[in-house]
Amino acid sequence: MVTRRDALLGGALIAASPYVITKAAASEVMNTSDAAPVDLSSMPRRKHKLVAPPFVHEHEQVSTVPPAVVQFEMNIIEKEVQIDDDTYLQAMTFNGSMPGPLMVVHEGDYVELTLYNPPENLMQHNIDFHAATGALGGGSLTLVNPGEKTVLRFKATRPGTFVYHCAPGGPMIPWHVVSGMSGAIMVLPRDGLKDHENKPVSYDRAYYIGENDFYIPKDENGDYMRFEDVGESYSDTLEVMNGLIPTHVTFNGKVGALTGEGALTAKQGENVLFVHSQANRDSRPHLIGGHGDLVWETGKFNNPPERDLETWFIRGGSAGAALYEFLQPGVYAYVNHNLIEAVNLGATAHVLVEGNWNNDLMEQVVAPVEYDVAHEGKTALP
Ligand SMILES: [Cu+2]
Repeated sequence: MVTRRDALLGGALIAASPYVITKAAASEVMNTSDAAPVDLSSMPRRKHKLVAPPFVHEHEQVSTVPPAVVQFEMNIIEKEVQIDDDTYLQAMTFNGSMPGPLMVVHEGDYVELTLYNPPENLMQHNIDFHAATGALGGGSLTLVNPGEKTVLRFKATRPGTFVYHCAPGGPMIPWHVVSGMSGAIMVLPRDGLKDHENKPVSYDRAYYIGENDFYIPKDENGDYMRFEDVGESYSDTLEVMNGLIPTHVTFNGKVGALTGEGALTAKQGENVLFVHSQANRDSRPHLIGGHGDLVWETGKFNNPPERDLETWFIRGGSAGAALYEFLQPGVYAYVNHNLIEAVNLGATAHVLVEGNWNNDLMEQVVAPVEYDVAHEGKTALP
């Protein structure tokens, strides 16, 4: 009997199932076996366990150790995920989260990723690191079938925040990305971040906000459709994708993931680094009631940061970083300042800041009160 999985892996039903895995094109799989070996045996090795966003694994900001091979592991997980009260996505994920985890290394380190594609998955996957050099960012050296693993090592030669995403070839590329398969890596300068005057700056906490645009088909009643598995979702999803209008735009993979119980927290006086990625589509982060003190809009730390920004631009396929010292307590909304996307489609996070209100920066001089319409207010008009 041909199981559904056999079929998806290239068995008898390929012709009938447009979404099934097709053999990768030659240009998408690279043979590097003739290359001269590199001896890294004297390099120290370190292993970091990745954590789910918006959190970031422990790391040094200023490196106190020599360059090392920094090892990470990720599992690719295909699963149905609820992305809103009434909406489910057949998701494809790095390590079970959307976005995938933020990796942090220093310039000159080697990133060594072990990538597992568990046998229960249906699809081929790989990983394209925008921080890496050659082989389609590693994509053409990492294509794994269900049940396979691969190990990729690349040298982190450029400091900055960079997207990684799945790119298994052809129309699978955008589909896997808008099904959740993206994340980011932060390559810090060995001596840490520098401000606009090249003076050292540091952060008290870092959050990683991954923005996703989702394209969920509706049925004839106008309800969002649910699917048996990721493969079955392909053709209807493709139709919505090709219209280029997302049905959902989320932070952390779900409407409301970073509000309420999931809200980010900070204390007055803390410097918070927000790393923001969007692997597919432009975004414009804005912190309502706050600013970007120092913003690496393109995320690349060799360029001086911009100062005092109200809104910054994240180009689709990139990750940026913004540093802000919270000066007032209260609730801040961190949004995509396309406000339709923020409010109606989901791209809103909250930051709850503890502290003491500073009336010098802002004071409510008169609380809202009724006024004498006969005598007041006319003076405002020209
Ligand atoms: Cu994939």
